[in-house]
Amino acid sequence: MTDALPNIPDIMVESLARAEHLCVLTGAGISAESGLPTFRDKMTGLWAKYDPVSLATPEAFERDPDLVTRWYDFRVGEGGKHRPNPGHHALTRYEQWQRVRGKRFTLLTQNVDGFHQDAGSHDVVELHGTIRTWRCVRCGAAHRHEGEPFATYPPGCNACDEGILRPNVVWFGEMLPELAIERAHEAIGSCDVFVSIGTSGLVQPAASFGEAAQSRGALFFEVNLEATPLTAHVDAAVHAPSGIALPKLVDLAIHHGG
Ligand code: BJW
Repeated sequence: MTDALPNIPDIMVESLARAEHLCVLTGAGISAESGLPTFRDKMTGLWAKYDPVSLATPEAFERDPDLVTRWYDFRVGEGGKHRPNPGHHALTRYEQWQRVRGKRFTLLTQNVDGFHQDAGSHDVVELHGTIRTWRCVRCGAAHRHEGEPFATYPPGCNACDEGILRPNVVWFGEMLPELAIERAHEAIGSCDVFVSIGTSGLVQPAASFGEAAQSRGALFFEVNLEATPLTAHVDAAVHAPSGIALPKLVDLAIHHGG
């Protein structure tokens, strides 16, 4: 990783400065500089022999609910030890600027860590749910879970006293929350600029959002540490850490937009 300031293409600066409705899609990469591993990173320590993609499935939870709930509870604990980084804060700043100008901003995230909200972003659309709430697989009761780890695994439901809890996230093969999908489709159909940030562009349906917006006339940009399958389709890209690129991009756009 380099700390040198990346070159930001003029078209990205000018587009963010003029956007009537900016829609961004974030992925695990935006939280990497906060200290949270991405999905494609190799896990370490106790979790080194597991593959995150294979733990994030209903089949894994059915086979071994103890293991899967321990892993998610470990991630709740890790989230509590880390903080949003300058990339999250830059998006909050841009959102506030848009609001003051009477323009729109939609933040779609695939992340379940809640860091955009911690950074002060409003109205975050959580496409893949959140690890900060868990739900009973039997009675559906929702439980806020942010502090101490559970006492037992899998955790039990104290609403019905019979079911076990799972994190309120979307696993492979599961449907995304209906309201999140509706809001994403509305934003994709109405934005004039779409920026994909820190996502590998491998997981559907989110991976198709940028091109869908582009096919409706929006400009499509990428901010990522490296090239992804989306890079071939974007109008411009910055390949640098988002914690460095986003503050610079937002500063330049706000300065340019006056
Ligand atoms: C940095 C950086 C730095 C690092 N700065 N960048 C169409 C075709 C084929 C398959 C499907 C399809 N439609 C649906 C499917 C099936 C499936 C799917 O997509 N499969 C693919 C593997 C092909 N999708 C689903 O099942 C979805 N459901 C659905 O569509 O329902 C209807 C349906 C079902 C079945 C069949 C058809 C339709 C649900 C997807 C749910 C994904 N859930 C997870 C787990 C969430 C809970 C948890 O966190 O544990 O979501 S999986 C995981 O991947 C997680 C992430 O949100 C998601 C995306 O990952 P992300 O964010 O892109 O992270 P990484 O790690 O992949 O990439 C990090 C990136 O950051 C890299 O590019 C780095 O370079 C970059 N980076 N440091 C900037 N500092």
